[in-house]
Amino acid sequence: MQNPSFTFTRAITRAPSQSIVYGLRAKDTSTPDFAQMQRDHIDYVIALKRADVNVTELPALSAYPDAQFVEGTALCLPQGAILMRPGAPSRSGEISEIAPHLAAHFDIKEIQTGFIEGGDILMTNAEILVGLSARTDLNGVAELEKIIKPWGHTLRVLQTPPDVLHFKTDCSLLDGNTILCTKRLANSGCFNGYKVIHTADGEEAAANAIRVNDLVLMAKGFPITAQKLRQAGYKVVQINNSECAKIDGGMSCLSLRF
Ligand code: CIR
Repeated sequence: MQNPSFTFTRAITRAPSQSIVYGLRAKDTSTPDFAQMQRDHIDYVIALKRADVNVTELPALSAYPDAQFVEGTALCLPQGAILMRPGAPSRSGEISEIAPHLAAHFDIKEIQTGFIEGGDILMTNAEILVGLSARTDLNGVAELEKIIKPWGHTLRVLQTPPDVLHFKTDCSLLDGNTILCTKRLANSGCFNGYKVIHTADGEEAAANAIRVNDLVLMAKGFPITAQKLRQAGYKVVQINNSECAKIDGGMSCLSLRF
């Protein structure tokens, strides 16, 4: 049987805009290099295609600096797509921009109160995990649960570690029951019962990866974690993420997969 947690036929991406230099970030380290980011984005799309996914590549949206991080805008489930309600005010306009592209494939539902962003949601075989964060609150989670419970999904609410942007900044699904996770998040016990592979010490930024069909897409520059994944039998593709990392973006943020 196909596994809806990581078996995908389609993905939506959005090209980065030059306005990305104004993208939100927790800490200002340096300005993202737009040309490098464009090259990385091309590599990312190529990797999705290598994973046998049909990619809809949306044009850049200069009005919304963070719009290339389309994952924030929706949760795509086999039963329908749910439009999110971003906790970052500068990102709320991205929702109406993505909606028509999802309506072409899905029955659409919408979060109408509270806040919730896609980066805080991890779907496994057994459940949908949502991390409360600076962007996701209990009202948003309750709204999501109201929509997905009748579809047969179980939702579990967790806490994103302090000073971590999104729940999935620190973890990823490798297969239906295996999680790649930082030690700081795994130590909370939230993945007890799952098989967990820890990111190597000092390679915490490798935790935001994506399993897409037969491939795992991960950020370049984390050799020990990459090796651990290979040893565990995963086919790893490494993509430069230095520029997106400056604005707290990673592999999962850059696409909606369904
Ligand atoms: C933000 O702070 O919203 C962006 N700079 C990065 C978001 C990355 N993740 C995501 O949307 N899933």
